[in-house]
Amino acid sequence: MIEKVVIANRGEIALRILRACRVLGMRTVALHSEADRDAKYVRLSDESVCIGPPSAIDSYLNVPAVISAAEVTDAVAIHPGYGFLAENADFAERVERSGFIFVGPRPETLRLMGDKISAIQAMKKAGVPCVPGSDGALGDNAKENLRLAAEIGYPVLIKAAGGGGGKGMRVVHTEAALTNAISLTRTEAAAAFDNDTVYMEKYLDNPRHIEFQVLADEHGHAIHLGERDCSLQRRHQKVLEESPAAGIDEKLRNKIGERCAEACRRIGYRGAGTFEFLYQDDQFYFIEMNARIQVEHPVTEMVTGLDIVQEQLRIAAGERLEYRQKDISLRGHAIECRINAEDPETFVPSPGRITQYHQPGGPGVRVDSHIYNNYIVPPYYDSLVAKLIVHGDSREMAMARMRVALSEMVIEGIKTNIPMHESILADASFQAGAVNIHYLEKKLNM
Ligand code: MV4
Repeated sequence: MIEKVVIANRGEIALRILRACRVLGMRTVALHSEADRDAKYVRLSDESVCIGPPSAIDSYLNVPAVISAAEVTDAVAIHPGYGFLAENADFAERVERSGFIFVGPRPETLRLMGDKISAIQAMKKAGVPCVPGSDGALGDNAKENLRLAAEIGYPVLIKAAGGGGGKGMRVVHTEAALTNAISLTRTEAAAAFDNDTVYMEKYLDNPRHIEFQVLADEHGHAIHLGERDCSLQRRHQKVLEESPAAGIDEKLRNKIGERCAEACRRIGYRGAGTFEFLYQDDQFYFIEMNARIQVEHPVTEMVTGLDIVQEQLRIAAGERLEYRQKDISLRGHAIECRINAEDPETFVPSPGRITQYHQPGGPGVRVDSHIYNNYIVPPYYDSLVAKLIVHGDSREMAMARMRVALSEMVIEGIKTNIPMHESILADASFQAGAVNIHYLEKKLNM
């Protein structure tokens, strides 16, 4: 049993973690910056510690401040949420060396997944299908790289090993452009990630982004919770996610999901994790693994009935998974809209005071949000103010419930992207299902 958990994050996920801790009877310590003093989860928490000024670098990313807060409050575990320190292997190592439980994978696993080349090699070895590409890092031999690209077939993609989430990539369409593209990507990668290692993959031109959720305990058990379709994105920021992915049959889901679970057993994965795939022409291609709880985890919770954050905490306490794969079934369909404080046309952030807030409700409607009337959205952090999640027996029912819920939701005083979500829900291609990763950006540019 973990008696007390430090929540090393902010916003909706801090509240989400707090709720899971309280349900499990764990006491909580909310860490907050000077800008988040009035946050709802700070009030609801058993204890709180101010860890620094508004700037994330000086607060939520301040490793000594986070560890000191755990020490002075006699906490047992630290939950990092997503973003900030969640996948920082050095942080996880310092947490463990200081005698605390890190609610997440082992530091070695974070290191393995942080390097995209070692992540791909581990998954390939474990039987997870990957994108055709270079076997590891590219060398400096131009002739050899040209031979490799010809073998893979153009277009190819040059990616930085230290990248991920869309940074450090370059598409190459011709032999003539290859050598220069490799050296440009290297230079950019060295500046951005302090690591000039790059690799090559076949470029997939119109894939969907489909990811599998897994849970693994410290006793060698691992299960998958099906997949989420996260193809609707703008500039590598996900906008709307759903589970299950339209058009993926149970046989393929179980095959890929079982490969992911088996990979977890092979590498000794611990906790919740996500295998990111590109899906094109009926094939799945692994690209990266996210070793953390993700923003979009609620859609998986709605279709499986599990509480993934509770599972993270149980696993961190050393418990065995209480579910076997046969206990997991997907019921109905769930959709999540990310509600951001931003201009719906220009996407410029719109911080400030929320003067009116009315939350939607009804059967199958869930709102994960830390906001309230008169809450001031600070300008220092990401603009996510609420996640609106709906569930229904069918995708059609989920879409209908989402349309109604969006129409009920009132957030005044700041601008939000609710109008964009309404236009997505009204879009014929979205309604038909299975749009690719380029769809939303094309639609927005029309
Ligand atoms: C790709 C790809 C096409 N082919 N890899 C972008 C973020 C990073 N996680 C991987 N990304 C991509 N990798 C191959 N071989 C296209 C993308 C990509 C993308 C992937 C997922 C979601 C949105 C995306 C937007 C643009 C490009």
